[in-house]
Amino acid sequence: MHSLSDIQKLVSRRQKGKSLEAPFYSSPEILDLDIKEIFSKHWIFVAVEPELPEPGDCVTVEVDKTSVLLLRGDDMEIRAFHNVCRHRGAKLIDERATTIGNIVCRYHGWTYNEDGDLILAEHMGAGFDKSCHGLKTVHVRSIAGLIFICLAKDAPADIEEMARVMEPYLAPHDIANCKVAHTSELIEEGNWKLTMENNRECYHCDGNHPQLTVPLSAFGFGFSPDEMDQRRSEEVNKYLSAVHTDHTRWEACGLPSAESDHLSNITGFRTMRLPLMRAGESHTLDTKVASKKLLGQFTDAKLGGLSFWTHPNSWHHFMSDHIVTFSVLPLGPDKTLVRTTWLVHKNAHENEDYNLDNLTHVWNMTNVQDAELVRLAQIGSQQPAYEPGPYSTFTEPHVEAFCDWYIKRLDDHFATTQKAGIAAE
Ligand code: 3BY
Ligand code: FES
Ligand code: FE
Repeated sequence: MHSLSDIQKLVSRRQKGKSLEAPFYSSPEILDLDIKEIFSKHWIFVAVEPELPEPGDCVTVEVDKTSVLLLRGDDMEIRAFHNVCRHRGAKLIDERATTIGNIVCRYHGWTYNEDGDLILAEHMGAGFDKSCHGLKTVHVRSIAGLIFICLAKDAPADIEEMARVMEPYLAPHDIANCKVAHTSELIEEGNWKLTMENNRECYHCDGNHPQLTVPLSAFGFGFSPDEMDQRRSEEVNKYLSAVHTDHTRWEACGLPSAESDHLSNITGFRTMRLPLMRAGESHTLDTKVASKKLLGQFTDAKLGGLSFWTHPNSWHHFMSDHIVTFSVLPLGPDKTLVRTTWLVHKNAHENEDYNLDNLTHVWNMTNVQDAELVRLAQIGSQQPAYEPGPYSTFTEPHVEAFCDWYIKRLDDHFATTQKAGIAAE
């Protein structure tokens, strides 16, 4: 049992540059605080617009005990509501995805329009004011087709900075004209922070991801070539000059490619376009495009991979022919859902333009390999011998950036509650 003052002590004594203490990965009370302070107060990535392409299309998202309903209106805008009827609280939409006219509660038929206004409630009498019983709204923001929600009353305003920086990177890939080719839901046996930490480095890639065609050095940009042996340092220099050449070429075609790092923002994020190995076209086994129909207005298949990483819960890879997005949601202290969505051009036909196995193979395999690493990290972190270990400043700077961001959020929370004179207990 961890009281709030126990957690506060753990937060304040966290050593920079090292993994977190064991309770951060296992304590139910810390998970409760993560849900309250991280997942309920920050912008979290939950879906992509092609999951709800037409007016009336609806997608539900479960964030711990909160169910949220996303709905595309006739004006093509996406709205988000708490998925709870204002009569006696029945859950309104139970499926992950469906298409509706109005939102009708099946319990007693209360009916809401696309703006969440209650428009029909029988037998409630003349004095009943429907206008006081509309659905509760949730903040929603689509950034070039990636849907973020925020459950807080006041959502962090710096989502606009993320939108301003990211839209030019993402827009050329034209998510609006994509369709969902495949979705996978993988439950990892580890704390959500271990899932995120694992994603923020490629130190483990060489030994664990034989299928992944992202060059190893791509994820350790903080390295110093001096640290590497001669062979490695030659490879690294060659790679850096290839990155430079590709960036110049891509930027000349209107594709922003340079690294942009905003990881210490409240809505923290980072992006970069990276060359891929061999044919350099896509995240496939043969490194060539998986789909013949290129996205947007692209005519060149060799556009590398644009990656976009967000705090606290997502990462995304954009290629010339397809997009893969990942959303991470905690299910328990040692259980985490990773939802992966593959997008292709909406006019790409399965078996003609792309083969689903080929499209999904690399990330299906990589996800399973990562899940296994997360499982081992979870088990090890609960052993008596575990103590926070050092991150490599060369290959794990973004793991540190994630933990630093996380600890800062909890630290700010404790500082605010203390200032307000609210006792920690
Ligand atoms: O998914 C990722 O983005 C990280 C970096 C490359 C491989 N890895 C699992
Ligand atoms: Fe929804 Fe009664 S609970 S109509
Ligand atoms: Fe991995």
